[in-house]
Amino acid sequence: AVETRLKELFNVELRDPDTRMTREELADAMRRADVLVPTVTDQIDAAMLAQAGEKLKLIANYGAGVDHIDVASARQRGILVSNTPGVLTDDTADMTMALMLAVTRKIPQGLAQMQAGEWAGWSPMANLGVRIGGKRLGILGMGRIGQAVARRARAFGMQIHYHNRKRLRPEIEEGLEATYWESLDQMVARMDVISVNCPHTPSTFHLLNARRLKLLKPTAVIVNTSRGEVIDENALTRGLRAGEIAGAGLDVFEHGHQINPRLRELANVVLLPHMGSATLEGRVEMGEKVIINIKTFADGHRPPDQVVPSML
Ligand code: 8YV
Repeated sequence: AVETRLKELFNVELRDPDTRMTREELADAMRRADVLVPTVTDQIDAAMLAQAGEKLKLIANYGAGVDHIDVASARQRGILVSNTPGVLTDDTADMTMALMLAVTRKIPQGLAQMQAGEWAGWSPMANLGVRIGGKRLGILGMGRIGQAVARRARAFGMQIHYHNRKRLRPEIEEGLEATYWESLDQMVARMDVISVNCPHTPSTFHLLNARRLKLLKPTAVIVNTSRGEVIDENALTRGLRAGEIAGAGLDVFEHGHQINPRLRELANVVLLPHMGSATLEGRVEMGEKVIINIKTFADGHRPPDQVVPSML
C-alpha cells in the first residue's frame, strides 16, 4: 500500500527492501535523488553526505532512530532530515515486555524442551523463573517508548524508576508513578530489571559500560530494544558469563547484525533480530509518515517530523 501510494505521488526508484545497499549504490542514489528514504542499515555519515548531489534536499528516514545519519553534516549541506516517531512506540514497548518475560520466565527453555520432545510431565521445581510483579524496573531513557514501557510494566505490578537527561514534568511522573534517579549509578545498583530505551547519541554511547555493569545486582536482568551501542556488549557478555548479571533480553547489538558469538552460547540470554517495531501495522504507519514528510516538503513546508541536531 505504501509503495503504491509513493508511486502515485512521486517519481520513485524502489530498492529491494530486503537487500542491503552497498556504499556505492547508496552514494549513487544520493547523487541522483531529490529525496532519499533510508533505513537503519544505511550509514549516511559525513563521507557519504559529501557525495550527495545538488538535488538532494531531504532524507526522509524510514524509522525513528537517526543515529545512522550524520544530522549535523546534513544540515551544513542544507539537507533536511525527518523520521517516523510515535508509530512504533507501542510495538517496541510490547517487545520490551515480551523480552523481559521471555528471560525471567524462561520461555525459550520451555519451548526448546517441547520441541525436543523432552517434556516428561509437570514437576514442581521445573523451569522456575522469577516473578516480575513487585520488582523494580529501571528505565534508561524516558521518552515516548520508555513511558510506554512504564505503563505496561505498571500493569504487571512493577515499581517504575527512571533515569533521563531531563526529569519529566511532575504531572507526567505522577501519572506513571515513576521515581526519578538523577544518578544513573545509584539507579543501576538498585534495580531488578533495567530497560534501555534511550537513543544512541554521543552522550549515550556505552552508558552501560563495564564499570556501571559491575554495579548491577547479580540477580538483575537487562533488556535492550533501543540501540546496542548504549551497552558495552563485550562487558555485558563477560558479566553474563561470570554470573554477575542474571540475564539479558536483547533485540539490538553494538555492531548491527555482527553479534558477539559468545552471547549466542549463553543460556541466560534471549536474542532477537531487531524486530521490536516489526508489525505489519507499524511498518505501514511508518511508510505513511514518510509520505507525509515528503509531501509536506514537496509542497514547500517543513516536514512535520524534521530532526534537527539540537534535538539529539
Ligand atoms: C526500525 C528502529 O525498524 O525506528 C527505529 O529506530 O530501530 C527500527 O525498529 C528501523 O529503524 C527501520 O529503519
